[in-house]
Amino acid sequence: VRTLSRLNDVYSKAKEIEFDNHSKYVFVADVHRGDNSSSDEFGPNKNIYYHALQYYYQDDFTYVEVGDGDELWETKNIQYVYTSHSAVFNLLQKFQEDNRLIMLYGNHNMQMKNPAYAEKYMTSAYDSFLGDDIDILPGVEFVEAIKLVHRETRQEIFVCHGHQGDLGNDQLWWLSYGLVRHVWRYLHKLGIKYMASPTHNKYKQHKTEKSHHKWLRQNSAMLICGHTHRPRLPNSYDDRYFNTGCCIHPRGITCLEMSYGEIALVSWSVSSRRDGMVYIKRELLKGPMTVEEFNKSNNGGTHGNQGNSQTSETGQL
Ligand SMILES: [Mn+2]
Repeated sequence: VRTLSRLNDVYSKAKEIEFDNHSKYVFVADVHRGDNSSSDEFGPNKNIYYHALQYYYQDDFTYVEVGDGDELWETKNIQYVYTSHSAVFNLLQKFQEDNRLIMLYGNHNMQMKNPAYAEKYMTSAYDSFLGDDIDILPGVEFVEAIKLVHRETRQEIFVCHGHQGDLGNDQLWWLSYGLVRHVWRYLHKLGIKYMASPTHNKYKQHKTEKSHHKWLRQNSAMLICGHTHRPRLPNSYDDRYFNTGCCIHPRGITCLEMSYGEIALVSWSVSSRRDGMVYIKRELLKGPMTVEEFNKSNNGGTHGNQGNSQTSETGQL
């Protein structure tokens, strides 16, 4: 119940952005850029991620980071994150200069909610390699959510990280933050996995996704989230719950591409050719599906003649 009212509140305040059938968006979440120590789970995937980012930059996509981009629970100072992954930030800055960067905060970078904090830590940093202060993302603005609205049909896509209303990750985020910061971080460095995180906890995933499905039954928008680290493209047009997955899976990264009115789930991973040449491969995991087919406000009606939008728990990737 709390989750639903939180989601409705976030939805009503979400920043509106128009899109059309020529738009290209890539939705990426849970990058968890860290300090390149052994607890930085993004470290092993940084080259894959960088390559994917370059592809989207060259292919005119708008990059939407759906929360938890920087791991600020385990790494207090963004300075260390910047130093560890400066090439990534330089590329994000190019998206920013082209007006193709949309940054959402999640529970692991909730600090960015405060514009003064984002201004202080995200706009410039000391580059120890160059020995000088340099710009990171000048003028960057972090929002909690966005609402993509189709220019002609007014179809809506609600995008948020997905931790909203999850007590320990939302209202009490500072408590979890403290535990991670002062206790968990050290266990993590020893190689212990965090079982309470939605990534590894089956029950918790279920709960979060259940709330999202409940929200969808009361709203006609499509919903794109991250947070659970479970990539998801619906099995049918009656279901409007999408999840980007994450960038810290040992097998690679996953994301959602929306281009020319279609949406698909893709992965990027390391592969090799017959001659032993190693390369980074983009693979279509599921889809594409037509965005307009998800438009329930057009043909759905209020009496549920689209079927009662069964929340299928099966077939998730
Ligand atoms: Mn999260």
